[in-house]
Amino acid sequence: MATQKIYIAGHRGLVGCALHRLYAQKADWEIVTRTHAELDLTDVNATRAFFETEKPSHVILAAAKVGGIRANSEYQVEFLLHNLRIQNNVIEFAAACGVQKLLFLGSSCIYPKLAPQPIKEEYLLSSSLEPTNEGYALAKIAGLKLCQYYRRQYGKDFISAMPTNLYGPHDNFDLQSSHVLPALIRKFHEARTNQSPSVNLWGTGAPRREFLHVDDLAEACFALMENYESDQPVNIGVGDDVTIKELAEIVQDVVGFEGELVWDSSMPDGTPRKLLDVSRINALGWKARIPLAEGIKTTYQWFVENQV
Ligand code: GFB
Repeated sequence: MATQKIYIAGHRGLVGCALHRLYAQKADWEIVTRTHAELDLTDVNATRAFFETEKPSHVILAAAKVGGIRANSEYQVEFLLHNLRIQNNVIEFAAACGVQKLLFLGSSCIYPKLAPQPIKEEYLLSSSLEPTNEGYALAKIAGLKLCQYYRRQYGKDFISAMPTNLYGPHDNFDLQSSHVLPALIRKFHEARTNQSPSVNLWGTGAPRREFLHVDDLAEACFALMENYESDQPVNIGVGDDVTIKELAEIVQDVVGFEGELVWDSSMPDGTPRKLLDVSRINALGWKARIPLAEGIKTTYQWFVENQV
């Protein structure tokens, strides 16, 4: 096979790093990357010039402004605007510059707040979104639709995948802007180090979430890039979920914190549940492999070694 050239947009983030690790092990792939300082994907002219010069044959769009429940609800303008700009530029210039295949990554929060569980891909746009991440979800829905329209109108092989909540090395561990899993790792680690009697957690602990390790996600993306051609998005998840309280107990155990958990119910719970139906991706031969407790252990080890 001739060498193909893949542009991994967002290669320094949680998802992009995992994709880079995976593609680096595969023969016949030349990987193209740009740091944020080298290429601002919200800049129309810079993005056009990059595609015209590099001419990648394949693209995975893992560059996005992402954050946990607090950042999403407080900065809806930025989550909507930046994500629309990034994805519009990348998708438009990928199409204009002859990219053969593009994978757009969305999120399980694109589905209605009260969607029937597990959530099938067809439930998209069947009722209202979860208000805490509406801006982000709308941007991701627009990206998915743009890929669909490019396929239907111009015959472009652009596909979309909707991963569930992700975690792993190179995550954002900042307590204000992170997702729950890295926040719990930091909170329990600091509480143990400082011998604090308790840890404050947000919401009631009752919402259920599904957690997928990014190395599993990267394998799923590779499988889709190789074998999937359709205008229908594909869910990527493990097919199982836990309550936030159960998650907290696993992280507490991994970190070895022995104090008390205090729930701050003035903080939002977000959507009560968003378990993805993963029959479509399972039928393509992919299944998540990394058990949650094991993935949390290795992620905690990474956090301790890197102290980000
Ligand atoms: O992961 P998370 O921030 O976002 O929060 P979502 C999940 C649940 O964990 C919520 C609770 O019920 C939080 O209230 N939680 C408990 C905490 N303690 C903490 C804490 O210390 N930090 C955080 N962050 N949460 C996001 C969306 O929703 O999920 C995005 O905002 C995206 O759009 C992402 O879809 C995957 O799962 O609620």
